[in-house]
Amino acid sequence: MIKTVLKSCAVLLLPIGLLAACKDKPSTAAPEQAESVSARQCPVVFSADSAMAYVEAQCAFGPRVPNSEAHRKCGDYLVNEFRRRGLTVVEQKDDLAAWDGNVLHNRNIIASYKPELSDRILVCAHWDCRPWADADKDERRHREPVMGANDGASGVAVLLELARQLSQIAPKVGVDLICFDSEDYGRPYWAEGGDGSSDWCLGSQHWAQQPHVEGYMARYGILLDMVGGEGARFHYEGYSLHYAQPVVGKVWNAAHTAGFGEYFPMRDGGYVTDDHVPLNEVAQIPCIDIIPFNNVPGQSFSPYWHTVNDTPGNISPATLRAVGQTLVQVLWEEQ
Ligand code: AHN
Ligand code: ZN
Repeated sequence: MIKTVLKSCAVLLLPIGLLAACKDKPSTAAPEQAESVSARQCPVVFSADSAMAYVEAQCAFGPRVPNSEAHRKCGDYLVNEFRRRGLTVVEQKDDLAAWDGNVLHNRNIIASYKPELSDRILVCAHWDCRPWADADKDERRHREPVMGANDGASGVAVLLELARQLSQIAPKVGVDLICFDSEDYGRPYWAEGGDGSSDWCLGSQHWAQQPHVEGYMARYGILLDMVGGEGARFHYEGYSLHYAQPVVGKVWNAAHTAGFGEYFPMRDGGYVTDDHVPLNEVAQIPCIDIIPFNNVPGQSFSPYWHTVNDTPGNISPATLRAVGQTLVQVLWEEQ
């Protein structure tokens, strides 16, 4: 049966009023910053080289556009890698209807550490690639696929490297590493219609309605999106502050404790429709987004965003390290 996730999407539109309300004001709800100075650094070192190799391995399959051979092969690779690290992997495979009438063979991949525990933390990223490089400066290339080194592979690379190191970090809670599919199939500018948000994030919308485990709950979630750009700066994202402000505080404090505060300025960015929205609004899991967004008009997430130049050569291991070490610190602090 073909499932349609589109009808549930009105919820994604909710905070438009909020956006207007918050635009010009500094956040009145800045997360706690106090205890970061005295907190201890986790001794486990996140390997940026290993994460970089995971970016390259994913991109070597080609653009992982849903229904393509590269997508199928990379999906198999991810499942194998997580299993090889001793995690329990569940695949959620469903046919989902996209805005253009295509049926996407969606694969959400869930890798679990200590699956028997009910006290859990969720870390996620999307693994699919956008079929259209519709932000490229060369209009003739707008219908080519995006390689997604940053937009896709970077977040998953951090998940894979965390999987490799979880037994050393040894958090006292269960951890689910989730690779969501079909995030980036949103309507390109030349296609009329839609509400501007419901055609994105199909895999996470589906998972939020039907988690891989019935009655699933996590203490909180952290979404990684485009975490490998040179000089990236991760400001507070709007939905994250709205739904999960204490989690924002925890993660930004951990970044500063780990020594990567310059990547995580404690300032407002803006609202981004992303996989964390259905997690908050449908699954009711407080989930934040780590994404390089600054709400500067005319400036997007990175110069390579949705272009044919989103390639491994434009990934910065230093940025992967900053985000990866922050996640290591967060998980290590969960005792
Ligand atoms: C939109 O551009 C609507 N949302 C940003 C989410 C995204 C796209 N993440 C990666 N690609
Ligand atoms: Zn994208």
